[in-house]
This record gives sequence, C-alpha cells and structure tokens, in this order.
Amino acid sequence: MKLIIAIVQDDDAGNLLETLTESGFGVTKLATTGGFLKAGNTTLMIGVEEKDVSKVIDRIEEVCKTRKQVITTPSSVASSTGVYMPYPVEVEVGGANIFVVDVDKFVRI
Ligand code: 2BA
Repeated sequence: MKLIIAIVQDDDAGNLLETLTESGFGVTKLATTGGFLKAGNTTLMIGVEEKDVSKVIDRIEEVCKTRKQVITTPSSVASSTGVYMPYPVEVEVGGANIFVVDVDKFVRI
C-alpha cells in the first residue's frame, strides 16, 4: 500500500476531493499553510493500492493544471504622493506537490 500526500491550492481542493471520492478513493483533507508564502493550501492524504497510484496522480494532474491568473497587488514602492498604487500582475496558479510513500501497515479498527 502507498500513501499519496498531495499539497494543492485551496481553489482546486474541492474539485479534486469530488473527483477522487467519486472514483472510489478514500481521502483525508487537511487545511495547511505553506512555509514560504505562509498562505493557506490544502493537503490531501490518499491511501491506495500500488496499482492505483498513477490513476490518482492522473486525476490530480487533470484538476490542478497550472494556469495563468491576473491578480491586483499593491505596489511595494509608494508613488511620489506616498499612496500605494495597485497594479495587475500575471501569476501562475495551480499545480501540486505530490509525495508517494510506502505504508508498512494499515489497520482499520
Ligand atoms: P511550490 O513549490 O509549488 O510549493 C507549494 C506548496 O507545497 C508550498 O507552499 C509547501 O506548502 C508545499 N511544499 C513544496 N515543496 C515541499 C517540500 N519539499 N516539502 C513539504 N512541502 C512542500 P510554500 O512553501 O508557501 O511555497 C509556495 C511557492 O513559493 C512554491 O510553490 C515555490 O514556487 C515558492 N517557493 C517556496 N520556497 C521557496 C524558496 N525558498 N525560494 C523561492 N521560492 C520558493
């Protein structure tokens, strides 16, 4: 058995949870925080048989595709008036970080 630990964006978590549970996989969702950005993300723990690992990774890839998004951010440099000007920036969102680890034992009581 393997444990897949997938760290995904909050925006993708709902759809991914739905897709995985509809496909019959057991999932546990944790609200987590990225150490670098200190922003919320979602970690899913999915215990699967080894033969299903690639199926789950395919589903994650389908749902968590990287895409561009325009966000408006306050400028880090104030204008001469001292007013912070918001400006649009294109950023990449989506994607996932996936760990697949061996499970020595799984017990359901
Ligand atoms: P990603 O590399 O896609 O990482 C997204 C989130 O996945 C991370 O959030 C963290 O929660 C988790 N993660 C990534 N690698 C991990 C690992 N080896 N072990 C455990 N968890 C892991 P953040 O830490 O907030 O990072 C958000 C994004 O900031 C990263 O996206 C990356 O693009 C950038 N980043 C992270 N650390 C960086 C650094 N030291 N220097 C420059 N950019 C960094």
